[in-house]
Amino acid sequence: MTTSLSPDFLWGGACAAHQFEGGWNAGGKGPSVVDVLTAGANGVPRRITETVDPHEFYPNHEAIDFYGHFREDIKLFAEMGLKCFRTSIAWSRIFPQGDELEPNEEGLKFYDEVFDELLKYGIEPVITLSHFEIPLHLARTYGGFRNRKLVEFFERFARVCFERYNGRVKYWMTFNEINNQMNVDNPIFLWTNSGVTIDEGENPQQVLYQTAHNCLLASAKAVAAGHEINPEFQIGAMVAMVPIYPYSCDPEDIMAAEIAGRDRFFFPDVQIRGYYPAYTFKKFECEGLDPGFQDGDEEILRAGKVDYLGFSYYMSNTVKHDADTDPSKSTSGALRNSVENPYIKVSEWGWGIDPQGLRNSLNTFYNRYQIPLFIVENGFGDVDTVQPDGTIDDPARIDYLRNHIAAVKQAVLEDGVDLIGYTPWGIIDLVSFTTGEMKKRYGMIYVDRDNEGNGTMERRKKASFDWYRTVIATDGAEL
Ligand code: P53
Repeated sequence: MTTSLSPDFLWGGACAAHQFEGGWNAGGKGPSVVDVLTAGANGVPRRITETVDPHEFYPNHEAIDFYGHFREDIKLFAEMGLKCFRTSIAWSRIFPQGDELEPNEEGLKFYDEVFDELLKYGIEPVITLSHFEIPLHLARTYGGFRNRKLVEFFERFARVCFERYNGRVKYWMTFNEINNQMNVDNPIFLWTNSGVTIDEGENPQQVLYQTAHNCLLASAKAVAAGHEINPEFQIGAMVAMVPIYPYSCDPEDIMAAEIAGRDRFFFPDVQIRGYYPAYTFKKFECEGLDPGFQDGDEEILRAGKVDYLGFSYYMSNTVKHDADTDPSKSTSGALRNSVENPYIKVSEWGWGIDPQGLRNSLNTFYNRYQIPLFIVENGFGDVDTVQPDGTIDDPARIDYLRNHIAAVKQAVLEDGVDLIGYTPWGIIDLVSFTTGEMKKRYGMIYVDRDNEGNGTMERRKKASFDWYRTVIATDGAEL
């Protein structure tokens, strides 16, 4: 039996504009929803400030300054042998306020240069349109995606990108981890996904579904526009996949896992099938919710079905029907009835290490949807130490990736899953999303920068750099 993946398999690396670019106000860029996120820490949530407060430290403002280092960084990606590179376009570089009619040429030029540099080395860009980078003005003035006006603004932004980068970018995704916002217990998710905050006295589920409906319309309109501009475009949905296991074979636990899973599947169910699943309509009926359907919305959703499903995978969750957990204290997206899984170890940040869960997820998705899948994030956040001789050994990260790639190979070679590629998260160290730390590192390239913003920004290869280069060079045969 063959032990390698196809030579066309897209091995790559993933980042997101706000977590690595820096240059938060360079080249005419406007502030985004993450530019008002302070630094948190392990177990300490980040705060959202009203505006950019000069007395606060905002780790994303400078991040690792890819904005100023992109040629050097892409050269390193090429040396590693990456076949693709996933990043996002910071919406507020292109439309600084979000509601302008004309885009900011300087912002567009930055991505011209980045994409040309990638293509120079034969690295295929894989682009997310919105990875937590909604212009702050749209959040503060319009209330974010709870307002239907944002559908129009997002479609305009998407069209500008599709037209400008047509011929250079083929793989797109609309919204990053669009299903993360289901977690209304942690306000950071709805804020970063959709620029929405919940006011006192509001029913969070009502706000959530109204927002979700507008995001789904925006995604569908963007997909239809992209296919009209270039029918060859591959435009995907992107969801956070955290498979939910029942704690026991108690049928109550099995059903609790099934119900909790709906929050994960609702968005891709709509984006892939083109219509709402039955369980959501029943939920609206039982809880008196109104997502705000208007005439013509069904057609919009049907006309905007995605071509593939991109997803992130870091960990699994386990639920017990009668457990009572406080999810607002968690930075791992824990659910209300989450419990620890006695069979798996967790990282320092409490994220469960479960490679089998990735094979399991690939099968779940492929069984449910039968469309190509793309693992666009997977990785291990860990503390790295530079040795006195300048080397950085990261055996725990190599181990994590090795075991997860082995599970990926089983899903493809034994289970027959159609998988486009694999892009490990934070291929170069970047700012952690949930905590705002630099200390929680994912990279195979180290960046000299700490939690407080000190450091030279020097780049350095970790041991995982050479390891991953061999994995790619052997099409995954040598792990
Ligand atoms: P950090 C939770 C569960 C799965 C994926 O996270 C998640 C999250 C948090 O929303 O998000 C993705 O940096 C996200 C990236 C993020 C990455 O996880 O907190 O798409 O932006 O950096 C890792 O360790």
